[in-house]
Order: sequence, then C-alpha cells, then structure tokens
Amino acid sequence: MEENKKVLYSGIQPSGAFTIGNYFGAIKNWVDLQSDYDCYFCIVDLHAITVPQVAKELRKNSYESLITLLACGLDPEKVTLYFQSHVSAHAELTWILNNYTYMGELGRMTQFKDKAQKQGENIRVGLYSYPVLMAADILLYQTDVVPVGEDQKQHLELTRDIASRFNNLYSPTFKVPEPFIGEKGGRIMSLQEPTCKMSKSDENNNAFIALHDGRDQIIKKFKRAITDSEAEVRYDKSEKAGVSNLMEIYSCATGKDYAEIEREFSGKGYGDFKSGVGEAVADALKPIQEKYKELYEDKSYIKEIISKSTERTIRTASRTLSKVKKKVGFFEF
Ligand code: AQP
Repeated sequence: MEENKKVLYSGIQPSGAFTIGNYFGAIKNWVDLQSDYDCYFCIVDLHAITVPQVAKELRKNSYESLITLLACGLDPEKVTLYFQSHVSAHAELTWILNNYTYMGELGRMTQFKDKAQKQGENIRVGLYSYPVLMAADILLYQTDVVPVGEDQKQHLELTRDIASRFNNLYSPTFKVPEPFIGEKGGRIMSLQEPTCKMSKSDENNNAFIALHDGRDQIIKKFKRAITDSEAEVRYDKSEKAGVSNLMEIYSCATGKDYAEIEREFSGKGYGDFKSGVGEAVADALKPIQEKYKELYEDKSYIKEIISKSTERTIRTASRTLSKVKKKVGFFEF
C-alpha cells in the first residue's frame, strides 16, 4: 500500500464458492502482483445482485469469499481488500456516471446481452447498468491498471470512454485506466461443457471444481469430465476442447508445459490422465484449504482486517467523489 506504486484494481463476485477458474484465471495472479502495485481487490456484492441471489447465501458467500482470498495468499498488509457495499461512493458515483453514459453503449455490451437472455422478460435495470458500476469501481481509485480477461475487455473500454468523456467535458478528474495483460491468462472451461467457461454459479455441480472441494470429490469430478473418444493426450483447443482444458488445468496446477504433459501421458489412457489432473489439483488446493479452516473461525481478526481496509477505501474513494460532485455542480457550503 505505497503511494508511489501504480494502482491496480480488480473485483470478484460473491455469487458462489470460488472455482479453480477464478483461482487460476484471477486470484493467483493477484497474489503474484500484490507486492508490485497498490492493489484494491473488491468483493463486488453490488454486482452480484444484478442476477437473482438468495440473501442468506449471498451473505455466507461474501464472508467465505473474503476468507478464501486471504487463504489464497492475499496479504491484508499489502492490499486493500473490501466489500463494495461497504463503500457507498460506488453507488453514488454510478448514479452520476449513468448520466455520462449512453443507452446505445450499454445495449451493445455482450455480457448484458448474454445475461439478459437468462432473465426472460423482466430484465433488471441493474444488469443493464452493470458496466457503469464497474466504471465507478475503477475510476474512484484513480486506477492505473485493471487485469481483464477477454469477457471484461469491452467493459474496460467503456470505462475509458466514460472517463475521457467526463474529463473532456470538465477538466481532468479521472485517470484513464489501461488493461493489464498478465503473462498467462488462463481461461478454464467447464468440465461438462468444455466450450463454455467454468462458472461458480453453474447449476451442474460436476462442471466446476470449487476451491473447497475435498480430494475425493475433486478426483470424482475429473473422472466425469467430458473428453473425447481418441484416448490421446494432445493439446488441440478446437478439436479436443475437453482434453485441452484438462491439460491447461494440469499445467496451472503443476507449472508443466503442454509438451511435457503430452510426453508424461503418452501411451496412457484418459483414466490415468484424469486421475493425474485430479491429484495435482487436490495437491495445489490443499494449503489453501488448510489456511481457510484456520482463518474461518478467527472472526475478530477478519473483522479487524475489514474495518481497517474499509476505512482506507472510503477515504480514497471520497476524494474522487468530492471532486466529481464539485465539477458536476452540486451545492456545498
Ligand atoms: N473459468 C474461468 N477461467 C479464468 N478466469 C475466470 N474468472 C472467472 N471464471 C474464470 C475470472 O475470475 C475473476 C472474477 O470473476 P467474477 O466472479 O467477478 O465474475 P465471472 O467472470 O462471471 O465469474 P464466474 O465464476 O463465471 O461467476 P458467475 O458464475 O457468478 O458469473 C475475473 O477476473 C474473471 O475473469
């Protein structure tokens, strides 16, 4: 948390238990970056309610999300870790920025189109305005860089447009953030539908590995993973999506490259391969699960982390929000 470091911002939805997709695709990279940047990592509960949630589960998932992030290795002495709903500046800035964003821009967002389909006739306004909330998240902290996967690139582009529009209309107010392209942007696919992203809110429990899944459960899920009839461990994303996905997961868990993995399982059947992947993932998750258990009961420690972090976050966010309010013309004494 040093002032002279560049600011990096990212968020994660407490919409279920985190999966190995969230871990290998995002959290692990956050842990690697936490010493190099002034990092803000937000549990984006305001974003989570843009699709239906059960209140009790959302509350539980939120607490567990925080502990999982700590168990994965985020150090509260280095990063600012907080809940989005604890910092009202996010909602306030969103409202203001809604007035500097066009309907056409939001209607073009691919994620909106995808998720709206699932909401049938009554599409929530919050789902539509989701990218504006994301812009507010990022812009409140004068963020330099945002790690983004393919699916969030469009939202970051819009954030940049909104920031520039506001800056040009008034005077420089927001830093215009850049995308952060990590060395390895793992995209982990569903174990049951390897052409779709692995998602924590998937209704099919066999489609994902949650970070808290036990060893037996992990191995069982990998055994059931969809592959193909070739019985050859070879990386080919278009022809062998299932096997390639398992190879990617194995590579993330062990650090081995695809050529090495192909050699290791050459001449062996998918049974051995799947067991190997299951064992490697269970091994990689073991220390996280142990740390998680340790932290779970330590409610006072967790509370202390949150209140310290939230205090700092509110201070930083209010600085930007006050500037914005002044420029827009809100009256103050
Ligand atoms: N399968 C994945 N592979 C790689 N990265 C992934 N991420 C999510 N799934 C994968 C990355 O995790 C970060 C936090 O994601 P999020 O929870 O904010 O939203 P999401 O991408 O919508 O994640 P889920 O698990 O699919 O959630 P639900 O089911 O609620 O929609 C992001 O950096 C994301 O790229």
